[in-house]
Amino acid sequence: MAATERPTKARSFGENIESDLAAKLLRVVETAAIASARTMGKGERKLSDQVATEAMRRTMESIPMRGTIVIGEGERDQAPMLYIGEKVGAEFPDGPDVPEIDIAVDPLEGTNLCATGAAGAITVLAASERGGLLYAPDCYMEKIVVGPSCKNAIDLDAPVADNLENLAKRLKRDVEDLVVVVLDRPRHDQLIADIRKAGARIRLIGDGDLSAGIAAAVEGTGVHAVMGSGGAPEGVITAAAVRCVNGYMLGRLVINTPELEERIARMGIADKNKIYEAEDLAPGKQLIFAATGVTDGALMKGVRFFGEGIRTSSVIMTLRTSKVRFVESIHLEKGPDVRVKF
Ligand code: VTB
Repeated sequence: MAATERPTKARSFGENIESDLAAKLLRVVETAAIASARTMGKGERKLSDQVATEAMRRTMESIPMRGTIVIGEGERDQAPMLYIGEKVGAEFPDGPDVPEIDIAVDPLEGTNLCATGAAGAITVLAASERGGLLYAPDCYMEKIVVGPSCKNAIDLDAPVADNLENLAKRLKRDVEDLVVVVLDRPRHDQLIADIRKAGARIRLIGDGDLSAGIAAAVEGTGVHAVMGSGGAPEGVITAAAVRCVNGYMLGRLVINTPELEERIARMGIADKNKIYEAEDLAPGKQLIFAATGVTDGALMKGVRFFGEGIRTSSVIMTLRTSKVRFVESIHLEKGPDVRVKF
């Protein structure tokens, strides 16, 4: 295309934009992870979240894109940055070829995990063409996340024992060999009792059903399913990853107050009992999912500081271009004595 014919308006994702932008968005989660990892164990969850959010926002400002935050740190009046509706990206008022995208962020998933130095804290985002990520209300969502070989083997309304039996069959093992991750919350007492009764093994986690969900969707992590209710917005981000790795997920909003009923009605969600699959939560034709470990987790190591540099472990996935990349980055401070170890 001749230079004069280039479009002057922002365009949605083109063929190569997904992979172009993925590398840039990787930097967003990396910088946020480094910032929050510096606060690991300080016991200050708000601070850990704040520095991750600031780093994410700052790094986004250097990326040529017209981004809109569709899932973020809250509504405009509650969150100073990365609030829902905020425009992010470098300013290119008339610039051509700037992709217009929706972005869902969780600058620090597992703030308590980071504050206490426990495993499983990540920085994470998902991006899509406009409209490719459900604008989920900030409420709970019942979720089950499993891997590719367990597609359609689960039902949110089936007895827990039946779901586990089906999963075991698909995974060609006994129910006793399954590991199910559940958030350690009183609301899950019955679920935990049911899983125990069925004979499966349980890993209770203090926080972070998003990173657990990704682990469940990827084979070989030792996690076979995530069950229980957690945040709905995080469910959308989980769904983006699940689609990229061909996993399977079911979710249903927990709408149990008149105020929430009103809110979803205003958002245009007609059926409060709708069961969402990953394709409903993250329907984008093009999706990017990026996450960096803050503390050690099943898929990624936490951030390591070593004098001259910093080492981060990330995963970056793209749907249309069908890539899952595990990225080890060494961020070196420039100095004459810098050494890189394998
Ligand atoms: C947390 C967090 C999860 O949901 O549990 C939150 O650890 C909501 O649950 O990873 P609580 O209100 O019981 O804390 C998540 O953020 C995401 O689903």
